[in-house]
Amino acid sequence: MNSPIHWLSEIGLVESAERPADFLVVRDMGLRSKRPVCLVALALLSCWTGANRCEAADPGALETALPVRVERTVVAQLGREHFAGAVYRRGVDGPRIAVMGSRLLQVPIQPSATPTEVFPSAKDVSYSNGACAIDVKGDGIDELVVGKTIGADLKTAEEQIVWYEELPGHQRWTEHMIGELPERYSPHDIAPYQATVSGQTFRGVVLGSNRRMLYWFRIPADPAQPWTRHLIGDLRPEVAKGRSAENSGLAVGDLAGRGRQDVVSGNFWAECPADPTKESWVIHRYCDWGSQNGMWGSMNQLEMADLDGDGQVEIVAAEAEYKEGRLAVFSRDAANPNGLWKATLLDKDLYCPHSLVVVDVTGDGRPDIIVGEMTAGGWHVAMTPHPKLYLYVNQGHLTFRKSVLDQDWGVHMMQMAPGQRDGKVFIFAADEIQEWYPNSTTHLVAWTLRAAF
Ligand SMILES: [Ca+2]
Ligand SMILES: [Ca+2]
Ligand SMILES: [Ca+2]
Repeated sequence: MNSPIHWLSEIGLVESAERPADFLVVRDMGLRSKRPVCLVALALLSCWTGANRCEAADPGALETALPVRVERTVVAQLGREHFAGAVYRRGVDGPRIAVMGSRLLQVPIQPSATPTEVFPSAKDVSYSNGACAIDVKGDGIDELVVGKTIGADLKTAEEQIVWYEELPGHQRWTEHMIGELPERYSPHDIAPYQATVSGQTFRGVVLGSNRRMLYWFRIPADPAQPWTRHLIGDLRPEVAKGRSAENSGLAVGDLAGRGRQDVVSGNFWAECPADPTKESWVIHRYCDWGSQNGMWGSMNQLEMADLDGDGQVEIVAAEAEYKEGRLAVFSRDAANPNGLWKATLLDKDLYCPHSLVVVDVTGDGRPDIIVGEMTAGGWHVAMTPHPKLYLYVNQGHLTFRKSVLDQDWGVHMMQMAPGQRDGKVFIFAADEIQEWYPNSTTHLVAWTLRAAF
């Protein structure tokens, strides 16, 4: 019953001309060159001869050789339903991926896995794009934090933040309330957060509400009680200027070099005070993409890393909702630390790059960048027939070599599983399907990457 052909027939892939019918593919080096080798050589020569930035040569020039081994697994086909987020968690019975839409599902990590509904669905209830795993009680089992919208009308719907607990022997998870959000429109992004004040560590989550407000919620002594909400920042004054209306994307890290967890969202970064349980944060704009591209210009995917090894953390941003999306690294300017950051353009003309992961894939100690395109992005942007998954290998000095890891499997909000061993990188995502796109099916796909030594 569960043979690949039977399964592929069930989901209709064997009839698809758009996607390969292989559900598990291992790729090796030397595939999928898209541009002439001479163009690559010219780009690299231009970088080497003093431009020192690939933006001065040809952003996005493709390498012919793939520096990693790639194994693709189609974990599950979830149907016509919209599933925008997927989260890796350590479950009671081992690693699992939870997916959120109008239902809350979980799947084991294997080809053609069968999803299990872990909480009863209800009419006019949906789960947010934003979600994260966090071990609330420190018992080695990850709980799921997610936004929950109750009501069909976004103007009047109730926005809750909840966490779900999996208990041994129970398929149905236990729901706990974190709190309600005063704004409408479910959070696009939620991430674990912690702060240490006078030796005491506070844990919780950070989130963007209505793409205009940033909060963090602190876990109380009894995590089953409502969590304490702290305001990080109000981005509405910038919205009122007609710029950066829909700030999305979220990453946490030490941007100010004070040993605290700062937050970046949209085109802004929030500088953490000494005591974020009491003191105000300072909001800075690092990027002007919003002013150039209207409301969609502030819907980014974001990561942080010290890409050039100088001890200062950079912001990596991808324009998530454009079919001419840019990928850039932003470096804080020591001469103007609270002004716009210096942009190094790595690529352009990406189709809705709504997935961004920064990790050292090649094993040389330098963080590399993985970017994934959507199938049907930009809300009403035309679909792309061949979305791609790109790898940008860090060459030092903020220069990168670009390769195509895979194609034809669009991704949205790609995540990386933590704690993998032996240099293995495990990334996964559900595509985002909207009802107005015909003949589309949401799928959950994973890739295992290993350095090709
Ligand atoms: Ca736990
Ligand atoms: Ca750096
Ligand atoms: Ca690397």
